[in-house]
Amino acid sequence: MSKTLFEKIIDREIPGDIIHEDEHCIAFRDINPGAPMHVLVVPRKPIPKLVDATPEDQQLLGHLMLTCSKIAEQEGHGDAFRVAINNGAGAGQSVFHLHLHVLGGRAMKWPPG
Ligand code: DGP
Repeated sequence: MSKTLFEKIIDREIPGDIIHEDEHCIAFRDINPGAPMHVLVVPRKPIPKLVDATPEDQQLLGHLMLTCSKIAEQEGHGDAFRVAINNGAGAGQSVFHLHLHVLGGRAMKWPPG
């Protein structure tokens, strides 16, 4: 199986502006930021989409959410930030390795486009 783009960033095969790393996940700045803070939180495990996660991944999913909060606080946006997951091409997913977008530093509209 070929590596996903994000596995290549995890493995330092392509560059990434990495701001957090632990045994379960990595976080790096989005190459095409949609807000002053736009970080991607990515599990080391290459789950393609949220819908592919199983009960076995329950703890990992919780860890990813807590990591989003930690990063938002670390970046100075703990008071107002958004976490988003695009599941499937129709929802805007373009990289098929699960990732949580953490956005902040500007006013957010609802619903998202
Ligand atoms: P999504 O559309 O939800 O699959 O989000 C994928 C995000 O990944 C998108 O916001 C742009 C970002 N991205 C794509 N390629 C790269 C890359 O090579 N490096 C970084 N840092 N981000 C990337």
